[in-house]
Amino acid sequence: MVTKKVEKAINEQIKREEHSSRLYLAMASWAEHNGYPGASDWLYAQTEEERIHMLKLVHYLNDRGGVVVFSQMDSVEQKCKNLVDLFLQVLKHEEFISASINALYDVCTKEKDFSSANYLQWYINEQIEEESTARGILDKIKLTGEHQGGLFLIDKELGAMAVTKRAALVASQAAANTAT
Ligand code: OFO
Repeated sequence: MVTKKVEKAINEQIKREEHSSRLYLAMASWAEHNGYPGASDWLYAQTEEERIHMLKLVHYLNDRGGVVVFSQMDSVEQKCKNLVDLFLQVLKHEEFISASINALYDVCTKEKDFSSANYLQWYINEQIEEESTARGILDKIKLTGEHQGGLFLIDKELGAMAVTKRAALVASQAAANTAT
């Protein structure tokens, strides 16, 4: 059983993960529209990954006897100037998610819900990877200095990264589709 405070905090995180999925969907669409098929593919894969993050929490809360509440989603409008700006937004968003996971962990420990805190360790580790990947992509894009040939190569690399990401998602999707 989880306390009401933990239940509320996990539901807030479920909403953030669902929002993340929509946010990356909007970014993927922007990249597709603006001629970056590789970046777009990576972002579409990221959309799926965020949905898995949400699903894992949904199953976890149900398993612990909590009640999952799906709140109304804010509308998502994608505005960005270029590829640097796009991945800067990805990094900023991941930093925001890391902070929110840390805050959720804090609620769990204050409520002495060590099982939930332990479960959240997966998300804490995941955020290290999420931030590092976004930072790495951003650094590479910045290095090109908006040089068209460089951007073309980076876009190609992002396409290859999307293939790897999708392969990894198959396993986590199977795990997320079943209760913990
Ligand atoms: Fe991008 O890690 Fe979930 O939100």
